Amino acid sequence: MKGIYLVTDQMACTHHSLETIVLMAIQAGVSCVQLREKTADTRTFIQRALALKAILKPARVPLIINDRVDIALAAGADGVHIGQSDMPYPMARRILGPDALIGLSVETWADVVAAQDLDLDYIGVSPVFSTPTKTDTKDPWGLAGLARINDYSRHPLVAIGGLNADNTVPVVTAGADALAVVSAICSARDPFEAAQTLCTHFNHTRTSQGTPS
Ligand code: TZP
Ligand code: MG
Repeated sequence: MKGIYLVTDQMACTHHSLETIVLMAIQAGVSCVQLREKTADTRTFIQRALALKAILKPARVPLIINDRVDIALAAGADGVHIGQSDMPYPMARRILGPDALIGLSVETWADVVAAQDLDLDYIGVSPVFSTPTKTDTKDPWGLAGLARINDYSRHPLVAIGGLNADNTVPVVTAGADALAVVSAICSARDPFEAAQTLCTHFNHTRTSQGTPS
């Protein structure tokens, strides 16, 4: 997992529909899209997953479902992102199979250590900075926490929380392989331009570090 990773939030879609934002974001070069629905009922969640899959599949951009292994399976998504209170990783892997992309949020150092034994596709470092988009979080990791996880963990790191074009460089420099954003793209007046700027900053920082982007 690397590059800019769009996480959706209907509440944050200020100027455009979810589908329009996703389309603009992939045209601008985002690497992955996570459908995150905290209030939708199951039927609506599945409909949105299928609508995003129709946009993402032709573009070969993976669709990840937040929290719900059943919806990932039902909609034929590419994978699931689970948190510490969701279905345990071994069960999610058993249900979705070896090819599914599975990411896990880490909120404490104990989570990071436990994740080391799991065959995850990435860990979500959550949150790097505090953010109004999600307030029920543990203490932010900060850049120092992210760098410490980068030194220790064998997994690719997806940073999330308060990320935008102004802090791309330090977050990538601290070790993030991908930057997950909600409001920086979903709430932008021009989601294409916002996503393109993030992708450009990400790629420049990786190139100047000598890390292939
Ligand atoms: N998990 C940790 S922080 C967060 C999630 C879903 C929200 C990130 O939103 P934003 O707007 O990119 O800060
Ligand atoms: Mg979750």
